[in-house]
Amino acid sequence: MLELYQFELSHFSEKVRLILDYKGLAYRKIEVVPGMGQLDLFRMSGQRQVPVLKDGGKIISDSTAIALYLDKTYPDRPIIPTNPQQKANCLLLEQWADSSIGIKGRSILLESLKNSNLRTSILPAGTPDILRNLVGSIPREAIDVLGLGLGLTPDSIRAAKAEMHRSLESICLLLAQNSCDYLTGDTPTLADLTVAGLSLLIKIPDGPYLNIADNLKGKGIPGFADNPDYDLFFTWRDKLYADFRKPHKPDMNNSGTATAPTTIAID
Ligand SMILES: N[C@@H](CCC(=O)N[C@@H](CS)C(=O)NCC(=O)O)C(=O)O
Repeated sequence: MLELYQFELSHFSEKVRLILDYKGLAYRKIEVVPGMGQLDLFRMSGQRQVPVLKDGGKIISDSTAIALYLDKTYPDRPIIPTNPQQKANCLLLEQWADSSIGIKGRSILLESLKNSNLRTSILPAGTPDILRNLVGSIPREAIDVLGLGLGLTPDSIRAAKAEMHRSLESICLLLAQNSCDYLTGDTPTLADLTVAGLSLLIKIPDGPYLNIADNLKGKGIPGFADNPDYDLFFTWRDKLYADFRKPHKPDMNNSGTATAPTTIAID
């Protein structure tokens, strides 16, 4: 079976999970523990980021490379259009969404992480308690310093937010004037699955899709998740999820009972 090395709350992992579900491919999720687990991932794939796909003896890292590999190897329910104009639009939109919604979304999220409950709750299941407690106790000021260390100044976060507003507005305009249901045509393509999957952290889908605490579902970044200007986008995305995303199947422990996600309180 296909194996996906991932973080449950990683938006690039979500892009791949949505593609796998759309194509109807069964897969097993392997949650990578931040830090130590990434060393194993490095040994396996030569780099430390998720998602990484293992298909038998093949190891593929990077969500775009995984998408192209899956479409070539498992051609049923294609996600790359054959019509040249639709194909060009699809590939351009995917590339844009990766660097805009994907990368800028991460900068904006970092600012939201000043909320310590949110910070610990988005850590993957299996994160050692000592690391979880450490992350929870980081003062807000330290997040600012961490952000600066990552090159995120208040100006760059402001610019990332402005870009995210323009991106969501543009997607809403595209959806509003489209005569078809999806961004490049009548069926979902890599463009749709990327835009929808990468918006995970802007607003977490309110459904049974992820192994996370229930009180995180439907939550997101204030100013985006609760902005009525983007209702069209989130309604479109939620329909795509309802139509194609498969519910999370709980892992079983040794006695055959499902393991539950930890519950947390959000301020
Ligand atoms: N270009 C990569 C980006 C992947 C990425 O940014 N992954 C993040 C999680 S969403 C990650 O692994 N971060 C941990 C790190 O960089 O150490 C892709 O498309 O897969």
